[in-house]
Amino acid sequence: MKMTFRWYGADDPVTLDKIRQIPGMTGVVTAVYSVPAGEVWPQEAIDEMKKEVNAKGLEMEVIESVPVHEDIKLGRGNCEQYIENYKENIRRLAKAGVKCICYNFMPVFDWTRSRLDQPLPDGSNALVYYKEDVDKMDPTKMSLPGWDASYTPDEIGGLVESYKEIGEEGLWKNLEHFIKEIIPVAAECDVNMAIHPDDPPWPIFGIPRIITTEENIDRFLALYDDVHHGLTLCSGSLGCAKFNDYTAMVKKYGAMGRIHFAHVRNIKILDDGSFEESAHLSDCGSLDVYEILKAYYDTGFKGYLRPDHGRMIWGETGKPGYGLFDRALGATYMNGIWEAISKADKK
Ligand SMILES: [Mn+2]
Repeated sequence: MKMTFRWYGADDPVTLDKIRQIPGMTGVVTAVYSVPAGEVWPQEAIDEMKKEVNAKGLEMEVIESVPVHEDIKLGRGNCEQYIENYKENIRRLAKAGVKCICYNFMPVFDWTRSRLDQPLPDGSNALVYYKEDVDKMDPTKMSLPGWDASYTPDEIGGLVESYKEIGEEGLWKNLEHFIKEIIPVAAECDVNMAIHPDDPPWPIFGIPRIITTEENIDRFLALYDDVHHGLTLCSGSLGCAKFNDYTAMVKKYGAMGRIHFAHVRNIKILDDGSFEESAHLSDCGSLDVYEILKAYYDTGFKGYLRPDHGRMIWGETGKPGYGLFDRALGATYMNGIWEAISKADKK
């Protein structure tokens, strides 16, 4: 297991100088953020970023994410050109020593929450998803918390309608086409493609979401028989639904060698199926982080792991979910568990 940390580039208040001081940190997970989705990333920008990261004694072996343009997901417009661009990005990243690329196939909204700074009883705050509040939201009339406002309400309305039209099977068809095009390139470059599950793993606003359950992940992996076709297994995304047994998934897909990147954090599932993002510690949420890491250890996991979202604690402000303090605590907690499991195993 290689412990990593997400870094949002030069503008991130959580600097490389801070990240390198977290014990056991091997590298950062980052992206070229200045290029619009679908376009080719300039090789100079990739190389420059790698140089900057390496100069701080950190690796840049994981990219999160290379975004998939909506035209690819909808199978329309400039879909084929965007797929060619995607292949070129894989080649360019491989040239810079990248080993793993995280991406997702979530229509329009990516992750969804009802609030990004819900106060918790201990005075910290965190991202939450309260079903009652999300049910009242209309993304064509208001902007969602965390939504980047790059679309007008009319454009969002149009996209939502297009996804409703193609439905789940249409989305599967477009995903299959994308996978069959890009995985041979990834295999040639020896880059592991790691899809991130939908967050949360159920349909939102009437649009389909498909990387949601064990059954669907089975279907996804069956699209292409190659180890480079794999997963970012995110405990916070899959684990916020009671119908998913995240630890069982680690055992199953880990044994198949298809988990390339692990996102591990805890989540507190509420009675009505809503959830709050909690501290990493097992006692703080619904997931057993010890059992999760034990499953990774037992399957001989050699991939990358990162603490996922953290709460905002100790008065820190910044990008919701991506402050320094709580994620650093999460990394340290998980490194401690890993050390204990490894040493007990060697006795
Ligand atoms: Mn995640």
